[in-house]
Amino acid sequence: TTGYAFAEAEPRWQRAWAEAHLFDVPDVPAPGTPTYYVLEMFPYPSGQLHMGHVRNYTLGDVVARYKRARGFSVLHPMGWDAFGLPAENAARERGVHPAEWTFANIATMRATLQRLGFSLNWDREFATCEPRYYGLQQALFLDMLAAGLAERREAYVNWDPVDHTVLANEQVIDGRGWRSGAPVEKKKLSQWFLRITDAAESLLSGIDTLTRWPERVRTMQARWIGRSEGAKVQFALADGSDARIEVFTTRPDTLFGMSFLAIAPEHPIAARVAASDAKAAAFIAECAALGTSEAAIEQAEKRGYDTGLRVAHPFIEGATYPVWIANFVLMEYGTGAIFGCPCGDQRDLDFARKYGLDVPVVVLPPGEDASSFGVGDTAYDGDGTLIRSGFLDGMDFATGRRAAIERLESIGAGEGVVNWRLRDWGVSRQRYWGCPIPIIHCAACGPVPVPHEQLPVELPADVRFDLPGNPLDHHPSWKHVACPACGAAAVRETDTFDTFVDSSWYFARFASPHAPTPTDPDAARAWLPVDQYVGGIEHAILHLLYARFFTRAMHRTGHVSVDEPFAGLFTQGMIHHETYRDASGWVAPDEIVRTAGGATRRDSGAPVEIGRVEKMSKSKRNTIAPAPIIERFGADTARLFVLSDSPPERDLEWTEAGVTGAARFGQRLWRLVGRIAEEAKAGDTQAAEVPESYGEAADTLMRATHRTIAALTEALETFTFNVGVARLYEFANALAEAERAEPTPDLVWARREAARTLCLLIAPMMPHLAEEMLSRLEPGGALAASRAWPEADPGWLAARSVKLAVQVMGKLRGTIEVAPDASEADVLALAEAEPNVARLIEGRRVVKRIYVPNRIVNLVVAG
Ligand code: ANZ
Ligand code: ZN
Repeated sequence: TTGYAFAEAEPRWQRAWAEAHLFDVPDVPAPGTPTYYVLEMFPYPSGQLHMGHVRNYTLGDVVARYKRARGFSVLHPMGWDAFGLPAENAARERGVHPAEWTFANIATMRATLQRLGFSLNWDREFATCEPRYYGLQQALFLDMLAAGLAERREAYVNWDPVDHTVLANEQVIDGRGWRSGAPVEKKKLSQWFLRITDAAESLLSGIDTLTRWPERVRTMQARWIGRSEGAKVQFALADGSDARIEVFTTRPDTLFGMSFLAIAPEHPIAARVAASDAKAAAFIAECAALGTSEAAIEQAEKRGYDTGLRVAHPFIEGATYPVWIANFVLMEYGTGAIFGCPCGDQRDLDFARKYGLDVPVVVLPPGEDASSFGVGDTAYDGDGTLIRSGFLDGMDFATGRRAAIERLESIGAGEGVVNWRLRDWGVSRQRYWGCPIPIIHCAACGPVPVPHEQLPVELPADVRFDLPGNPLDHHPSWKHVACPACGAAAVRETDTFDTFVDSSWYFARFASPHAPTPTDPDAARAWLPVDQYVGGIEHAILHLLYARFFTRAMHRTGHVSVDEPFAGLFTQGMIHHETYRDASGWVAPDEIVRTAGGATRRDSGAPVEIGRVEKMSKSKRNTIAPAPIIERFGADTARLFVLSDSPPERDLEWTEAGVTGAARFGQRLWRLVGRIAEEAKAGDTQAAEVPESYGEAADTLMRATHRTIAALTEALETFTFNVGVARLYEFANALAEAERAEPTPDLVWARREAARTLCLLIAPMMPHLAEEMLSRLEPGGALAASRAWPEADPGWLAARSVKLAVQVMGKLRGTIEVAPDASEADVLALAEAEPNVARLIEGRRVVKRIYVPNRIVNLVVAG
């Protein structure tokens, strides 16, 4: 046999699905329609689909196809997160326009997605770089601005003085711009902010409602929002002026352990000192070179500069402490100033040890003795008993904190506050390939929103990438416009939005992608929230948080009617592969040949070292491109493999053996079902009727069929798709087993029933093969993709037993129930123990025992 010709069959079935419009749904479904919205994180069109995408979209497609079979109207759209820096880099490096680069990549990746046979609503496709999408995003922004959810203010950014651009924290490497290599400066710029901090409380409490999200993601979100309870404390400068420095602390209970006060390099007092102290100014400049990222600051060595100023303690009469400028104090957190308590905080301790500052010990860990306990190089940040702390002596952390706050409030030196780690979201980027911020700056009127009827503000196509800075800025005419308010000459905002804005509402747009407004509220009401979102854990924080914020903002401005965008979230694991290297560096999988003991280069035969199994990445050259795999093995094989070897949330190792195994399984199913189809054709009439009773082989197969339905239903409901695949392998074995028995009409019927069921059960995973097999079984029948999910009959799931007649000397004396595979000895023992039988044979010798399996036991007794 030639086997299953997937290359011909797969596109044929894709056409059949498209022609039947199986995956189309209306924006506003008829009332009462059960709806289900499945969404995978939409791809960035980087060039080629990678295996991570294949896994992501296959997981989502299994859910979508399964839910459709369960009777839901399923929204399963696809689009492109199409703005971003790589397109601009391509323009600079290769002279290709970002739009051209992006749309060419989209075409390539769309072709691969379509080749994989996903059940997508392609008529809803859009790219975020299309004016019809980003123009509506501009409208959303203006609504948010009117609602007080957006504002313009100054903020520190990482500034690359050579490229004349703002850098994201990730683009600052060791204090230098990632492209220019120039030392980065901290620079204050006017920026647009979305006021996500206004929603901090709601974003935090909303996490409790996200019961179908991974616990890990919920924790990460909560940490990122970072609610901390503490106090603001004012320290009076001991220079006779009435100036004060305010600090934020979560540990006001440790105020007696103070050793110094430290301020951020950008703190106004630091600037005041630097005005007359050149050394202070130099230190501040050094700190600025570190960049603004928390991680960079966290890792850097703790350094400081003693300003010579001193502050008074709020509780200790007459005591004063030095004021330092310290590189580990962030201007953007709390108040930009701290009181240093070395015994309770490791950074403070490192700092105190380095500069020879006092280390007063005020917290006694449980079980320690006050006279002997000391602090070496490790601070103690746990709970304990306060000592050497005046009125706080003897108290624990919570009591001490309450008492300290009460005292601070009564003497007017501070108050209890809640502080959030979450910062407002700065959305301004000095880039071309993004959504223009729809604002016009007028000398007389200030920033003026672009009137709605002038939206979209479209990107000009004719821009130059050979000059440093933002191409929008040096475009000769684009930015020069009349002020919409007063008509005077004005300039457009040339900043564009952070691309995270684009992905913060695309899921809502998919519900009504052709509406003239950002959403059609009825469509949004029908489809939102997304029932099942599937994507990578790398988006656990920012993307998901921004989308949650945007949904709240869109609710407030009347665009949607929910607060949470994603009711269910599934985060899939990564795909790994062996790595290979030789003297020249990393070697790609398709450049090697595996040998018995190792691997060699395909071209030269030279040995190659097999390295660790690691996450597929360009840098290690251990990626496998999906397109050639689909070409060689078919879409269904690729789909089955990414589903089969690991639980979806775990990492999956891509192996050649695994893929060929999946391919063999597909061929095996095709042959199995093919034989059944032939047999059914030959014996049409005898297999058409439901049998009145089933012989053993048929009974066994019927039970396997219904057990498999139950198991697959459970696996698909619980995202344990790999378990589902394992059950399908078992089911295939059961079908093969049934071929060995005598083909009685009941068995022929049961085999056909099993084969038909198999087609429906594998349809979410291997949809093309399912269609191909089902069409052989039932020529001219309905598409598998349009059929209902099979139901497991409880009757076939119950533990099986067989009734046996028990005769004594040929006369029926009782019946017993036994398992069909019970051993003869067990059956005979049960028969002799049957009460009526036992009474009759008592005291007599059983000379002969006749057992006809599934039928009868006859006992012959002597005397
Ligand atoms: C005194 C103290 C004593 C502190 C002690 C800790 C332990 P979270 O929980 O993250 O809110 N802090 C405050 N503002 C800061 C800033 N701008 N830059 C760097 N550090 C800052 O942490 C709050 C704690 O971090 C505050 O409590 C403060 O140090 C420090 F035994 O104050 B603590
Ligand atoms: Zn004006």
